[in-house]
Amino acid sequence: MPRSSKSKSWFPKIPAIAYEGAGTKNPLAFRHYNPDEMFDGKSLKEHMRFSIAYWHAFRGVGSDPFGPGTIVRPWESGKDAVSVAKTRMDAAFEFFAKIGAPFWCFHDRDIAPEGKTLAQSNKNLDALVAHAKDLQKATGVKLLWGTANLFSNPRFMCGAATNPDAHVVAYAAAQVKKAMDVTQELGGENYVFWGGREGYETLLNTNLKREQDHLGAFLHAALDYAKSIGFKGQFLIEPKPKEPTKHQYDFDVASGIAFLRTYKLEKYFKFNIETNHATLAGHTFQHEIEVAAAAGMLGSIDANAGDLLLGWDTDQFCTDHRELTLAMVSILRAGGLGTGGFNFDAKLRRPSIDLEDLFHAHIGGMDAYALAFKTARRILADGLFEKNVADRYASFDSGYGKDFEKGKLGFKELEKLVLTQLGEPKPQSGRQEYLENRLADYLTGSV
Ligand code: XUL
Ligand code: CO
Repeated sequence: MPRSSKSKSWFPKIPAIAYEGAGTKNPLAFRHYNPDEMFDGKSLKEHMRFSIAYWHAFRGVGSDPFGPGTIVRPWESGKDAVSVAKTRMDAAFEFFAKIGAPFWCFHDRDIAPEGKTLAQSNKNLDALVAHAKDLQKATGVKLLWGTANLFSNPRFMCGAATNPDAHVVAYAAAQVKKAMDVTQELGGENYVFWGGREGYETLLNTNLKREQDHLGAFLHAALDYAKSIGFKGQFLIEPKPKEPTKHQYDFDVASGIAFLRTYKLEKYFKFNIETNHATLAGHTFQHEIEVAAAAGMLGSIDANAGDLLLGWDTDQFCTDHRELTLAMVSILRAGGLGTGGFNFDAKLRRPSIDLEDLFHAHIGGMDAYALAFKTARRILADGLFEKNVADRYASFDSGYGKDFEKGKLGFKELEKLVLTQLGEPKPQSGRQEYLENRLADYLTGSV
């Protein structure tokens, strides 16, 4: 156990969360997530690679634009900001161990207080990274990814890598350099770039082309630095269409791919797809996963959910079996997430102020993903949908359809075919309602 938790538990009334199966009445138990259950020679724990987001779980206080925080934690006291941060981290690792999450994720400023100067901030960070290293060792919890907070401090109000002031860009570079150092120090398996305030509010004061060029140059410099320190983790872009800026440059996966290809970065990046970012972009979660998978760029998942009626990033825990099953079908079909995982970038609702709420939230999220994983495996094993899709495109498997796919037939040849042989195509049903009913069979467990 972590050093300080030998003497003190921050969650004395809450036991380590165990799998008790679907029939249990115990709210502090897993119904579907049995970490030791084996699938294809790998435990469910290894398949899911669940991760806790430090910023929500341990820095979130329930504040919103209309009022301050509501959530008060017992560990938030101490003689100075660094010692409070250490105690908070003890509580965090006790939570990771009790919920059974094998990974965590953080922004530099989540774990250590920002100082008056960059040198002071780096010093604070070093102190907390040393502490995290001890706690990782004691609990076996690993770092899924690290990142830099380039959006909270007022210096970043007009962006970081895309700031109109070169001084701010330099500061952002220095901060990312350090964040990459500490991610490597803690064995981070990925490094994430979410666009923060990389975007704009009005073109009256913005040179869009120049800002995008700067973002390209910044990411190249990050790659060069990673190479120079021997960082082997995967680089991930996390798209989001809006919020905080009106127009974020990494709008969605498709625009992210176009950006990466434009700046010759596509070989070095994959995507960290967040459910609520997908829906804010007007896409389904599954759509974003499929677009990334089609490009061989599916990296990791920020697991959460938005609200159908609200147009902002509500970052709720997702318990929607249908949405997650469809997402898991696409993820499993793509061969999984590799070094990625499912990171709960999700926060408690403002009135959810009890310590137990933090457990209920993550138990629900983990169970929902585990159930979706199992349902998706049944769907893929049966192959009903796969077969339907294959049949739908069967005309491209041979003959002129195959020749067209191979680029062997041009417009003239295709015209000749229609005029001389094919005539009018015979309409074929898309069978959507039939397929939705079959999906319902899987979701309700009736097949
Ligand atoms: C913001 C968001 C971030 C990233 C990491 O919407 O999702 O927390 O995941 O910077
Ligand atoms: Co996120």
